Order: sequence, then structure tokens, then C-alpha cells
Amino acid sequence: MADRTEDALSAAMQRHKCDDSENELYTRFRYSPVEGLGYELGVGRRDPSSIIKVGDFYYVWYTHCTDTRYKWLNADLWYATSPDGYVWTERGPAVERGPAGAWDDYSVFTCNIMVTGGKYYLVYQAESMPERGLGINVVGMAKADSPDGPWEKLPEPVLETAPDGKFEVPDLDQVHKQIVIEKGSWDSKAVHDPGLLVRDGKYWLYYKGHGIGDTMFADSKWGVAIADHPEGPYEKHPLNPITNSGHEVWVWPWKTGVAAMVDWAGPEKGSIQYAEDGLNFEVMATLEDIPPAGGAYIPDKFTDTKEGKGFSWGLCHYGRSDWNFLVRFDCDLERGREKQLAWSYFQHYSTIRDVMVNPGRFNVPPEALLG
Ligand code: AAL
Repeated sequence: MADRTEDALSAAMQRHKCDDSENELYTRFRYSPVEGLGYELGVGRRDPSSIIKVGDFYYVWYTHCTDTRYKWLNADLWYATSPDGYVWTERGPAVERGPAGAWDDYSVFTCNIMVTGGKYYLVYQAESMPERGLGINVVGMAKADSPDGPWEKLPEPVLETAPDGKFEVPDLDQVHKQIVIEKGSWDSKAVHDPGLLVRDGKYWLYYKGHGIGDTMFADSKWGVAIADHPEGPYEKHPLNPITNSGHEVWVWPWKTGVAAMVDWAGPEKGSIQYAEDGLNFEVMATLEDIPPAGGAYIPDKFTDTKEGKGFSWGLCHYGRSDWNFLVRFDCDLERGREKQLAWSYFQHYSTIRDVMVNPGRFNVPPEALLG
């Protein structure tokens, strides 16, 4: 055994920055049902936007899909309002897909909101009918003078996939069965999950990409495109990709920089990261049970702040392959707020999904998992 000196540190302790209890960017998540946007047979609601407050009401936008074959295709963007974040009233469509032949005639989905200069901007994924689009999406934008619309779509997409790479789809009825002819760059197959921040007087459009020929769509990474005006043109940053992981994009102003919730894809999945310059991210904390596709209420998201304060709640989706609905999460990512980390705040310290989905399979009566 090697000699141990007083100040020797193990490898683990050499890389240890601080305990979770001292880490401002550490949190656990508590979940609660919401009224009005919860489970409903035949209606899928998913990928909620960030939440904003206008007057006495919180607003959220999300993908609304009644085609039970899909979760986000053949869908439109709807919105809902709430006085308290728990009881929501669905207000109906905000932005609907375009007429036959338009670049958004198949689906508009997975959106985010920005408020700046007294105007409201929705950015969202759009796809045209499979015959023409073959599953490659663009990012569209619509603007309005009021969160209740009417929304005016910009005529052209604000972001597109990299033009390289090549694949073929031999059978249009099975568009997911694709043959890669030539591998493309990291965002040649998808530009997904747009999320906007106002930073240094510019508009930062973060997005997730994956490439033609990537082994798995879960090999996704994030990039950013920056514009001088809310409507663009958005220019992809030369450092892209700026993360090596992450699926649904979730960024917010934190202190003088930008924080990112890197959820379930890639080698740094399950982490919160921070970049002083919004570009060079470092892992700050690893987390369990991150809200899928979370959309938080972040009051200073568009104020160009240099003292970003974070957030304490939002909505996310609970998704299965056949149905999706929205739930509320609460957390401890608001600076200055005391963290609620005691076990008693959480029903489950162990969330093995197979047990929770079918407790009977493990000889556990369903009621044993409650309360
Ligand atoms: C989501 C997002 C995008 C993808 C699909 C719907 O979680 O990453 O929106 O296209 O899955």
C-alpha cells in the first residue's frame, strides 16, 4: 500500500469542487399534477415553452397533437393561461401549420417564447409533408403584439439544417428507414428545440442538432445562432456544437453567464452546466430525474441581465410512446431561496421505472407506491 501523507488527496477528491449541499446549481425536483393540461385520452400535450407572466396570468405554449400515431407530427401549437401555475385554461391554437405546399404544412411543434421590445416571438420546429421534407425540419418564427395573438408568421425559416450529408428513403410509408449515402455535419439532420435569450443586446437562439449518419438521434448536441434583431438573420456560431450532450434545450441567464440543463442524451447527460460567455460550458452539478423538456418560469430570461437569478418552477411533459401530458415541477434553482433537500419532500428516493409502471410485476401492490 502506498504511503499516505497528511495532505494526500484521492483522485476523486482532487476533482471534487463542492458538495451538493453547497452547490447553488444543485437541485432535486418535486412534481405535481396540473389542472387543464394533464392526461386526456386522445390529446397529447408536450414540449412546453418557457413560461411568461403578463398581467395577472402565466402563459405557456406547447405541442398539441390529436393524431394518436404521433406525438409531435401532424400537430399545432396551442397555448394556455393560469393565475397560479397549477390551474390552467387551454385557450386553443396560437400558431397552426401552413397550407398545403408550405414548408410548415405537416407540423409545427416544440416551441419557445421570447418577449422583447414590447413584442412576442414564438420560435418552433416545422416540417413539410414527408413526400418533400423526409423528416428534415426547419425552425420558424411568428410574432405578435399580444400573447393572445394574432400571430404573424415570418415568411422564411430562421434556422435550417447544415446542407451537407445525404440519405435516401426507399419507402415513403416508412420514412424512418433511411439509407445513409454520405455522413453530414453535426446539425445536418435536425435543428430542434429552439430556445431564445437576450444577451449583450443580441438574440441568442440555442438549438439541438444531430447529423445525417449519426449512430443514434440521442447523440445530439447543442449549438447557438446569434442575431442583431429578434427576427434574424441568425448566424450559427463557429464554435458549434457548444455542448457534447443534451436533448431538449433549456438555457437561462445565471449570474453573468448562461446556465444549461443538459437532460438525457450524451456523455454529460443529467447535468447542469454553466458558461460565462454563453459558449464554453462546464459541468457544475449532476442531477437526478430532470423534468423532460422543461419550460420554466424565468422572470429575467429576456432582460439582458448580468445577475441571472434562475427559477423555482415550470412545466414539463411526462411522455410515453402513446400519450403525453404536462405536469408541474418545483425546484431550488432560484438564487437566494432556501433549498428543500430533505428526503421527506420526495415520495420516491428510488425511481426504477419498470417498478413504477407495473408494480404488480414485482409483487408490489399499486397502493404501496402511493403516499
Ligand atoms: C422532442 C424534441 C423535438 C424532437 C421531438 C419533438 O423531445 O427534441 O421535439 O423533434 O422530441
